[in-house]
Amino acid sequence: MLRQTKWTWAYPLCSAQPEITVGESIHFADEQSGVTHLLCLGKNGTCDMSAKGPQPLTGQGFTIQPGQTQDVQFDEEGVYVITCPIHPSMNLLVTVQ
Ligand SMILES: [Cu+2]
Repeated sequence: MLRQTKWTWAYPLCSAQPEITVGESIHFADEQSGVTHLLCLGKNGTCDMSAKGPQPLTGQGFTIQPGQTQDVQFDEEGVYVITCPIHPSMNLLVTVQ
């Protein structure tokens, strides 16, 4: 069974740089600000429609409402940048190795 490491990315904690192992997950949650986020692969608020990565984060990504959480598992090595078009300063750099 794969070990799951929980990383919480909560606005305004915008610029975390978690390092995880292949098969681990990022736990997306925002228990503080009470605002909606849209999370996708991309940078500075722009989704990169051609970026490859975990399915929930590709394309337009996914919405996370206040009180919701979502775990996203990373199954391939690489460096992934995740951003929020609603809050372009939110850039999460995830290293998977
Ligand atoms: Cu946001």
